[in-house]
Amino acid sequence: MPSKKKVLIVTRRELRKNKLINWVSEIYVQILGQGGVLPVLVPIAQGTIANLSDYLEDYDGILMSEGGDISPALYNEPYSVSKLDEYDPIKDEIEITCCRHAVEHNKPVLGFCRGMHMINVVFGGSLHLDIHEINKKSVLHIDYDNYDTVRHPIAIAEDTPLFHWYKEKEIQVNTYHHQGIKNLGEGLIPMAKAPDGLIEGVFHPDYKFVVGLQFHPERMYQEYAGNKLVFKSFIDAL
Ligand SMILES: [Mn+2]
Repeated sequence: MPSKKKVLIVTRRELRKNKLINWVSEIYVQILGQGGVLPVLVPIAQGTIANLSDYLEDYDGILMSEGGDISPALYNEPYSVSKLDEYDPIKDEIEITCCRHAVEHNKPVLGFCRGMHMINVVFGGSLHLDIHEINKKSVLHIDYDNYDTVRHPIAIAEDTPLFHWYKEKEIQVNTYHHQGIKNLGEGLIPMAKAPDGLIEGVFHPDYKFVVGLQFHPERMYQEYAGNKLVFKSFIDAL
């Protein structure tokens, strides 16, 4: 039997009972596992950096998801800590190394939220440190009181993978972010925009599969048939 495809997922790190722990949302592991793919969790630790070349020796794609902010130093924005959420320089280093490697080797890359921001940074783009601060009239992109139920519309451009999956010019998406794409990375094509103009999805036409979404299809799985197709297309591209 051929061995299973392997997808890297860099974990997230936080303090629990005075100890640093590494974790990842189970739903990604679940979706990949059900799709016949082996998720390979890459832990955030100094020791991982020394072993990164081993992780990068044998894998088929990378999935990047939630997490704190990406350090502005990686996209040459002036440092402004008051506008930043939690951030983790070791996670940044591990994830950007893995993402760059995947892009250089034309392996499928799927990013949600912070993961889309990472794709944009890898292609030389930049981020707004805080979208609500730079645009007071912006759509509400995070609502802690209605965390999982808040939605805003996005307009989907035709001739994009997103339109191919959802077959609609407008859908309602969840939204959990205070940052967003400022300058678009080289070669990336916007696939969707919120009513305030913020980019909510990108892809790169020159690669086998490079897709970033600002929203989380897996957290609204039952709402559109297209949600499952995002993952299916990624898995098919591995
Ligand atoms: Mn949003």
